[in-house]
Amino acid sequence: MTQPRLSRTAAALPVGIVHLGLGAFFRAHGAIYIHEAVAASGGDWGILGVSLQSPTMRDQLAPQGGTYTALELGPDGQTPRHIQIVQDVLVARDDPAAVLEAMADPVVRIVTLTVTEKGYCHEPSTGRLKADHPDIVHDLSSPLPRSAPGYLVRALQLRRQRGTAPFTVMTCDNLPENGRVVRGVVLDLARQIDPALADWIATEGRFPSTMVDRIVPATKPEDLDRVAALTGFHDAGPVLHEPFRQWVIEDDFVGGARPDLGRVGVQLVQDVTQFEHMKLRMLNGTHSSLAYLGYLAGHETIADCMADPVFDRFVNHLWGAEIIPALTPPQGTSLPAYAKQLHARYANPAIRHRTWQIAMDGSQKLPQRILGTLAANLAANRPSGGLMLAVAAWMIYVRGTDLAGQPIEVKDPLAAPLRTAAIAANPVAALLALREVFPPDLAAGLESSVAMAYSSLITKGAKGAIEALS
Ligand code: CS2
Repeated sequence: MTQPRLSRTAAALPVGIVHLGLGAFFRAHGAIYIHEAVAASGGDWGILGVSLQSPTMRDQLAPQGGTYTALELGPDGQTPRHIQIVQDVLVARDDPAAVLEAMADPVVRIVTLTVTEKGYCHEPSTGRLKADHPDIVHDLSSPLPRSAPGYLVRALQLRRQRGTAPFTVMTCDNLPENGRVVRGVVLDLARQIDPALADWIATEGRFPSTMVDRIVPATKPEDLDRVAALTGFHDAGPVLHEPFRQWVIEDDFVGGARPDLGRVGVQLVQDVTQFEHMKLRMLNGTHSSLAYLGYLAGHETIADCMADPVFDRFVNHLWGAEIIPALTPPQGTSLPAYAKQLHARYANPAIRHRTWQIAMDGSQKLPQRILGTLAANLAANRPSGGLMLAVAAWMIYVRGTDLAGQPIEVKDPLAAPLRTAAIAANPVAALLALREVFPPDLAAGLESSVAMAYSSLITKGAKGAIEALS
């Protein structure tokens, strides 16, 4: 049976937000909160989605008038919902001027972003703009940009020229102090284009940091059939997500203009730092650890890892002995209770979140997820054998062959230099020498322990090395 194509039933809503990097995560998280805030309190907060490169999202959503299905997958059942907050999708590569015009429109008061860690064109170890990044080099001399920082700066430049207030820039990527990172790259780039523009952005612009959380595995082709069977509609771009969600935002918007997010459970705070550290180190840090070690142990998903008692013990050990001792809890939060909740989320068998998906872009993820904890533990003389093993597993992973010699498809913006270092005579030293990832002091402190972890993995395998920890 062929179902009719999903289409828009709600009236169009005027656009108030442009989102750069429209993908599954934002559609399953921020967009749903905004949809609910508008339903509860009103406001012209329709979303115009932008894909920087690929036309896929536009091709999936435009024929559906921006509507898509969000399928919630709980341990005991699934609930589909149609979300109609996205009004249209533009592809920046096809028409950069149209994207800039949309961002410069005074009706737009917020630009949100999910462009992944690498999309900020910054150096993960320092947070500064990479001036030699090819897209940044291009964006310095061309008014039609390629990079996310380029779009932000050029659109803000147009607004300034036209006497329009800046939009609030709200990043929803998993970076520590993500608002400060995006502010830093925007100001670095703007200063090289026009120092007066940089000054205007620094005074008038707002860049709230945010902590975003919801597990959203990539949608697979067979999920389309499942959604069609459940809803009776063919949807070319559904998203799948777990029931849990959390969004903590610094309440710092240009002119105070934002949807009524507090009404729908978003936590609006003054400083998000401790929430970010908690989430990046406890969730993303263990996610990445399970991704590399789990992949090497032959586990396809996080739920498969959790069904293996060795990995179950391991992740509890990481939280209790290595990560929590290095954290300051956000006020009113119990870190052991947070860990318990994460454990249940990871074990949700309905979420097939692939270790390979999480292993992607490790060079951009390791610093904020794992290396910060390692640095704190080294300074406090606390042992961190489990996280050392995770770093060593990443070092094996990025050479592109697993422990049995089978090829691995490594996706990482630094894949080529990582591979060269990973197959050097002393791979641990060669990888620790990569300054994009490891600051020099930390590299020196890690060398002997990571080398031991690396040889343990080679001789005992991933599970054997984990078991040998205790
Ligand atoms: C994951 C995250 O793919 C990854 O790297 O660790 O996408 C994770 O699922 C989200 O941050 C959860 O909020």
